[in-house]
Amino acid sequence: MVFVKTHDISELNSENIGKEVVLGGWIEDLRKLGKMTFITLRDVSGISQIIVKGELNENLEELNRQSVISVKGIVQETKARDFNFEIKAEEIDVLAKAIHPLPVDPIGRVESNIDTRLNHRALDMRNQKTAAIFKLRHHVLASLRKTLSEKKFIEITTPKIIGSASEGGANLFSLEYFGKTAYLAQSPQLYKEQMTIGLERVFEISNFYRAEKSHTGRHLSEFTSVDIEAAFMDYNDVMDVLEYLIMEVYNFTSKNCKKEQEAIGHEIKIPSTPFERITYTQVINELKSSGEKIEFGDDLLDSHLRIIGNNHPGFYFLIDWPMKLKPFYIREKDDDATLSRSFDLQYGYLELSSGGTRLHNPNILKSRLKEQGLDPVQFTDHLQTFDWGMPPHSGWGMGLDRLMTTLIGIDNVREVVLYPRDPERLKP
Ligand code: AMO
Repeated sequence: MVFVKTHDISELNSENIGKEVVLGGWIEDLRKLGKMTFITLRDVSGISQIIVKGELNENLEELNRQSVISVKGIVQETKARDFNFEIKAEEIDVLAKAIHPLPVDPIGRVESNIDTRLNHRALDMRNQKTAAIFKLRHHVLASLRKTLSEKKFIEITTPKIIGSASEGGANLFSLEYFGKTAYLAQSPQLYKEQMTIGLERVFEISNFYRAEKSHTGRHLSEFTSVDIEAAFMDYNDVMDVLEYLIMEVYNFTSKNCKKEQEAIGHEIKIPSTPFERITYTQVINELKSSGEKIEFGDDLLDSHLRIIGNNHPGFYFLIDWPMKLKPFYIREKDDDATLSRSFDLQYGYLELSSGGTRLHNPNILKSRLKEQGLDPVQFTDHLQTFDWGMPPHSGWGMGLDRLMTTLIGIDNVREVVLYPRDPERLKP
């Protein structure tokens, strides 16, 4: 017999007392006391106590924790401290048995290291802390989509299999594509810019791929990027959008995800606004006064960002980078052509996002490609769209996985990604 679930556990209330319900879930705990068995049943929404008496106990022999059952029974009041109600079982259906011992303990009584948990991720999802992280991620995505839609951004999905590099650079995965070489997209950069021609404001939330041999808590070979591109906006405007979006995520999750914060053991704190906007030139001066040997035009190393991050904890924009440090599509400033209309959004030392105002003049774009050692022929499809009336536009890309780490106060993106991919990890 297979019963149809009548309630999620969290839906039970005092009105159900004395009534018959059918619950389904997995056994978190199972204790035999004489002729009675106490089961702690968990489903995605919560836990309940099931009391099993008499013959029904035979059903439970050789049943291990984490096995899946459905229970038909009567809701009654309970003396147990941890529960509001309990269910007196009338029928129990064993739907799937779990082996013993399991490779990780989902209750967390026995701690497992992150690699062991990732090797058994589906089972790790029965750990309430892990499940809470992914429930929170769901709410973050929902908040981002809601806010961007309200701001009249249209969601697009660009191809992930592409014929030439979108950003330039060497960190591309290549693959054989019907006798040709194709690549996995590093970002939606060129497509999202092109879409401003007809849709003006677009966004995409998708996975992108970087063949970076980095072994840090913030780099993955496959990461989720939140990208926007907006016609008739300047880099200051898209920084405002980014700040607003992040504040909405923090406000929404802080207010509506109390259970998740409790399970994770971290209280979401609302950042103060406005986020500071610090110029690259200011940062160089700060580093020089900390005794660092650095000159205008040098890229900021991790060690530099650690110093700046200490000086500016929390969110801040790092703006007006030298042109030579920025990709070919970034536009220069009018009053100083060595500086760009660009920014990174930082959280302490951690880079969360980068973006800027784009070049929209095709001739300048072509010469910039050449200056950066890229071949304009490789960008023919992209460049032709600039002859069709390309509006001025700006945008940014933000690492969702990194944003999640700031929200829950951890420093390893692998905790917030279902099945992370890095140079060592390709399975499961
Ligand atoms: P950028 O290369 O700076 O910019 O990437 C944007 C953001 O994406 C995240 N990110 C990563 N997260 C995890 N693992 C990685 N390997 C990884 N690489 C990048 C970071 C980073 O800040 N096209 C531009 C954006 C734009 O101008 O619109 C771009 O891709 O959080």
